[in-house]
Amino acid sequence: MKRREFIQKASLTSVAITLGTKIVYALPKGYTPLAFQDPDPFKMFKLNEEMVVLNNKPWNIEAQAHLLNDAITPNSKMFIRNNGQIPLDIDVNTWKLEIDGESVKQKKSYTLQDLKTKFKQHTYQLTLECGGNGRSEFDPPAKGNQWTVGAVHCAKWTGVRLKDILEDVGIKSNAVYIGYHSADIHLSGDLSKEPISRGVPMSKAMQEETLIAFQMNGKDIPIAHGYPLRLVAGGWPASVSGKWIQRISIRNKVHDGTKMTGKAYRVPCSPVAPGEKVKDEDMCIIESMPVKSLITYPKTGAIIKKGKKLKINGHAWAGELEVANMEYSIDFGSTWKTCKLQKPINRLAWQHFSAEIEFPQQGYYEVWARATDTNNVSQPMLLPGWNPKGYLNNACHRIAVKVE
Ligand SMILES: Nc1nc2c(c(=O)[nH]1)N[C@H]1C(S)=C(S)[C@@H](COP(=O)(O)O)O[C@H]1N2
Ligand SMILES: [Mo]
Repeated sequence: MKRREFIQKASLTSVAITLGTKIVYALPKGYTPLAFQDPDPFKMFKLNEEMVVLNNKPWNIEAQAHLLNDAITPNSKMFIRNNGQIPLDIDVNTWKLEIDGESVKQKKSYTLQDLKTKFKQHTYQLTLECGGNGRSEFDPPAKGNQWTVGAVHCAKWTGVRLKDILEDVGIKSNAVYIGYHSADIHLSGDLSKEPISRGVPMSKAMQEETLIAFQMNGKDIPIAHGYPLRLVAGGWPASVSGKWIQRISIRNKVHDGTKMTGKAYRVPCSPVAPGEKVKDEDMCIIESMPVKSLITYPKTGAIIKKGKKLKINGHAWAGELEVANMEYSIDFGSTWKTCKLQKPINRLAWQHFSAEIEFPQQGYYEVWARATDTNNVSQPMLLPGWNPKGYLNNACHRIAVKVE
């Protein structure tokens, strides 16, 4: 359904329910009674008009491959993934980050001002990809947002190192994990429930690039992406990068917050057949994301003139690792040629690739892109290991081109 039609239909239904009658007149096109207006996500989040809304309760919005062409993803083209309702009443003057947990020497809390003045600030470009990016290709299908390829971004984050904060607070030697707690609201409205509360092992928490960020792309973090404070841990499923964070617990065991347990953000510890039932205890937590790439230019469906070279470009990333090699194929993976590949601007940032492609004759082609990481692991050409929740699809991206 088109966006406009959806908004109108939803509004008319709610009018009908409220009035307890069927609507016998049609509202003029584009008009909706004020009280029933659904906020326009494109205006509200300042989105590029080609972004795709997957869900409105909560808001889940993805990019398309060609929208991600920028080296640094701007706000307007960043996917939004929410598990609950975005917090509304944010007071930056009273906002605090509290550090607690079994393995903290002594609880401590910081105002935003404290964080900005007490610690050295760092800026990194960090790749955040939703663990469920690519879920739409799972067969049998996996429940959840049907992300295609656009649940990834690489923005520039500024903040202080989580490590510096944790050292300032003092942690006990039995610390195992950190878990975040945020201000967003559970969809049920029940304030005693958290929509999500995930975390990372101490080794990831103590990495130089793991930030408590207050800026994105040189400005305050946009509300949808975690204003005023966000944990950013690049290269891992983006679900560990808590938005709107108010508290970090230093745990003496693996964090057991909402969406850390059961099947959430976990894959079978050993491979299973498509559709197979897996017990919770046989599911393992996803850590580093796998090697992956995206052709961001041209847009799929491009037509080029016979005899002309086609310039393609895109990005590649490999979780905790670097991308070592980038290739393309125009014959469905039978032969591969090397792309130009740049070094990342910093660790955990995506890398840019490009190539000039010559086609042997006119006709229909698919351009496939394949990245290989520093462990010599490449992207598979088809959906890798089916898993119940539809995570970690890093199959090669492809675009269609016609040579005329
Ligand atoms: N507090 C909070 N943090 C959160 C989430 C959330 O719903 N609430 N979603 C997580 C998930 S699953 C993803 S993929 C990323 C999405 O980040 P983005 O919306 O900035 O793109 O945020 C993560 N952090
Ligand atoms: Mo996610």
